[in-house]
Amino acid sequence: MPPLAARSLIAVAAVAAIGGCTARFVATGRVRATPATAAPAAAPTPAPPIVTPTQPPPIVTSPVQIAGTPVVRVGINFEDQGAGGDADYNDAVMCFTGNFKVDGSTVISTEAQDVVATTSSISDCHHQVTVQIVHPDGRATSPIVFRSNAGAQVPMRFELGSRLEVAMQSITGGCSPVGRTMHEPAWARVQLDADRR
Ligand SMILES: [Ca+2]
Repeated sequence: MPPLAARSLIAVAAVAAIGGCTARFVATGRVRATPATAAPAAAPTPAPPIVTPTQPPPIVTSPVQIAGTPVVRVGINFEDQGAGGDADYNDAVMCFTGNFKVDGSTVISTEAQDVVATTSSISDCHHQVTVQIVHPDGRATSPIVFRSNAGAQVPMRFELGSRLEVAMQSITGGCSPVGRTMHEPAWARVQLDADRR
């Protein structure tokens, strides 16, 4: 059991997380472009877990053809203890604003757009988070990798119909090191705002 002050912080964060982001939804100004890709053009298999599924989303010509709820604010919130955790889903978080449709855990861009996500974490464990954008024509961006506690800002480039893929893997703190994706409900939630367009 964490000390009282820590528990209070966790409680505040849990409440704030309902809106899609955490209480630490504050950018530090630190920018990481594509740290994992800057180094290795030669590395065939990057260290982080690769996002799945890799099948590209359907090719569309209009947002009308995309399933899901229209949103302008999205939170990808990981719980690092899975179903046995405290369910605050603030252990590795990224939040961003843009034009998307969300269908379950599937996040699809409804236009060509540049989006910068802010990230945060309230956890004793540190996590490596991997972001990849899969385009309808089968191309995918190089994985963007950041540490959950780095306060990183994550630039993302979407096309109409592009799908977001996010995965998390614990690297310190004693949490399970098994990689998890945004599509595993016990480990991640995709939270959306109420703004409909
Ligand atoms: Ca937690």
